Amino acid sequence: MAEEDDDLDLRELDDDELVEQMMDDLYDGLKDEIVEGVEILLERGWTPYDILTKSLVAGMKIVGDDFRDGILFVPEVLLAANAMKGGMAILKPLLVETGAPRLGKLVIGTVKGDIHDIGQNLVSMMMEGAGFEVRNIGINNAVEAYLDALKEEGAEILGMSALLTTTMPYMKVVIDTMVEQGIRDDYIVLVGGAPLNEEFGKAIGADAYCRDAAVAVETAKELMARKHNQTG
Ligand code: B1M
Repeated sequence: MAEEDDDLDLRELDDDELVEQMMDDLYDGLKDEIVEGVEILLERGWTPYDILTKSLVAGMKIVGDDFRDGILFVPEVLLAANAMKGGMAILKPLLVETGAPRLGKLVIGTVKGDIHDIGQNLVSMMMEGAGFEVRNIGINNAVEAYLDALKEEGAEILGMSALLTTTMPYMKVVIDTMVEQGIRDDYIVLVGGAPLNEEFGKAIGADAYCRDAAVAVETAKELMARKHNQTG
């Protein structure tokens, strides 16, 4: 089997087979193969967004399901995440290079206690691609880190990400602090992450819950337009 894999020429596969193979390679944490697969799909005229969603994100969903079911463990998932990042690194400049006018500035980061960053990196890329300026403050952010970055950047939008049911309540800590400081209404607050839902977003006082990166872009555009209309 290993020998067969060594001989496998990704270029000989048709699109469906290649995407299938890329999902397997992501599962196996094979970064070089993922990079090659992404390059081939680009050569074949696939859009960066389709490559991202139909091969990388779809492949990571399978990894996540097997992680949940105890079939994969942290080291394997880390390898898969690393392979995914290899593919994302190629797609990022392509998603960003639209030359669209700046639509606003976003500060985004994963909340305190949480080190998952793939989703928020994806959101950052898509937002940049859509014409927003983005400062990605990474993982494990306490409330001060968010508020300092918002002030430093003069940003209009705060994005928070959480992937754990144990860390998602921290989003409310950040929003409550903004309320206490009288600055809540100065910003559009968007939240996202696999365990969240619309109801949670409302309950903690966010402006919107975003199911995925594409929804984050649409929601940010819509709320920025509304904000501009209100302020004249
Ligand atoms: Co973790 N992990 N993990 N993990 N991990 C999950 C989240 C889990 C659901 C797996 C499972 O059991 N099925 C589970 C959480 C269960 C729960 O809380 N109910 C879990 C667990 C338990 C853990 C540990 C506790 C495991 C352990 O140590 N025992 C540990 C926690 C560490 C910590 O954070 N303190 C842990 C560790 C890890 C790794 C380090 C191994 C690795 C992270 C690597 C990295 O990010 N650099 C990892 C991974 C990769 C996952 C899964 C498999 C994949 C997450 C991912 O990247 N998805 C995940 C299973 C899953 O989610 N299916 C899992 C792909 C990404 C594109 O999707 O992040 O959902 P997502 O982002 C989407 C949307 O949610 C949305 O847009 C994105 C793009 O479309 N979105 C936003 C996200 N943030 C947004 C912000 C916005 C807007 C939209 O603001 C504007």
